[in-house]
Amino acid sequence: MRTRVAIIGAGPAGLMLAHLLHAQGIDVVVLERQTPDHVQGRIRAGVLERVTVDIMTRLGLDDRMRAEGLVEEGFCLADGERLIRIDIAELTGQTVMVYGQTEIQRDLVEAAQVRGLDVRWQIDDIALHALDSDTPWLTCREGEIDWHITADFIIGCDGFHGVSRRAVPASAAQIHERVYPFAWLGILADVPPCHHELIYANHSRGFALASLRSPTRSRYYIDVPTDTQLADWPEQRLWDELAMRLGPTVAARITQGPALEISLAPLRSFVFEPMRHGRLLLCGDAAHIVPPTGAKGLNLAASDVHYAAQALTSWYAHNDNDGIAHYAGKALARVWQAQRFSWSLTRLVHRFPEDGRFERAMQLAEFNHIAGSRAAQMAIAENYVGLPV
Ligand code: RFL
Ligand code: PHB
Repeated sequence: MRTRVAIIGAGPAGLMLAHLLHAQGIDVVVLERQTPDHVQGRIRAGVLERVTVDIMTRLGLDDRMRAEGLVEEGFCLADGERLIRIDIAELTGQTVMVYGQTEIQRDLVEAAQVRGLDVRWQIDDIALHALDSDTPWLTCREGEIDWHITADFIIGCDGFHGVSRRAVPASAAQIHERVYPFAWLGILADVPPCHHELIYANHSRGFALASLRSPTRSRYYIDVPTDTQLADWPEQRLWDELAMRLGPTVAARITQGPALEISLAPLRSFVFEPMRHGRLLLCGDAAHIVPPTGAKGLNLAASDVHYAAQALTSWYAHNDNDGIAHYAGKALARVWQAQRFSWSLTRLVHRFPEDGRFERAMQLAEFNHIAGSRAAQMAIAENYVGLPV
């Protein structure tokens, strides 16, 4: 088989890129290991920056997002009983959109069928070859069929556990990594949210986040040690812990209900450099992971895809190699800014096991600074809505 662009992974990065290229008449094949239902079922991101909203709009896939998504004009930081509201709309003139990754995924998959994109599911044993040549190729298995696919470019959108990053020789790569001493335990339930805006809380018992998906669906998280098992947390224990960490005023507005999903996600900061090796470009979680505190993971995948689509479009339209040559530099500059923000917000709202009185005093001083300084609020707000692409 021959294609122009072979994309590995049909998560949000792979499908957004496939749609953007298809819209420019560039033929693509998307190869995904899982079934559509499996990818669709993963409860992940909830907060979209403008870059993600803009891509869905450019693709003409924004109808449901505009109808069902919630436009958020602010969010709260809580330190014990004190709530500090960051008015992102007033500070930056921008908003963020609450619209679940499951909904984005559904919109992208349904449109791929309607628009005739070549997306293949349940593809096994992908291996990448000749990335340094002008005709990279890959091998894989679709049921009983062994494929040999030659392409102009291979794009690794296969997430943190994918194969494409591993095809870059170790001698050409650098890894920057920090693993945090906790995981987020999340619960999704069909109950009205306790607040119309997100609340990130630092409590002496640990971190809590009150988030939402719609006026009738809530998403809450607490942090737990990394060796925690789901069995340690029956639903009622989680609801009780949330109430304690969010404090009595917020807790009084929490509606409890049966869990649609409960899951654990370990926290990690990770950057793989470079994001291009020859004719392989990496996008999204395949190249970087941020702790979820800043709500940046999906949005970084979207900005990578934006740069990659620009680069590939100008390569095919004008035979221009500049975009490809500068892809990694452009994408990484934005990745490092998001890493910095996600790391600093994680530091502010979590109690690290190694922290002593001094570190706690620094957190308090930081909350006091944010509460009293428009400049400090502005710095948080401009990062939360997303830096320009
Ligand atoms: P994905 O979504 O992991 O998709 C990768 C796809 O590649 C497939 N794959 C393979 N296919 C073929 N062959 C192989 N060998 C393959 N190996 C893997 C996988 O099956 C999968 O379908 O990566 P992508 O597209 O880069 O998207 C990244 C986002 O999913 C991720 O960054 C966000 O979910 C992170 N995230 C959040 N991001 C935000 O922007 N805002 C948020 O509010 C937010 N909250 C979160 C989050 C992630 C969380 N977890 C569970 C990690 C909250 C949580 C709890
Ligand atoms: C979510 O609703 O899942 C969510 C919201 C904000 C975050 C992380 C996750 O920072």
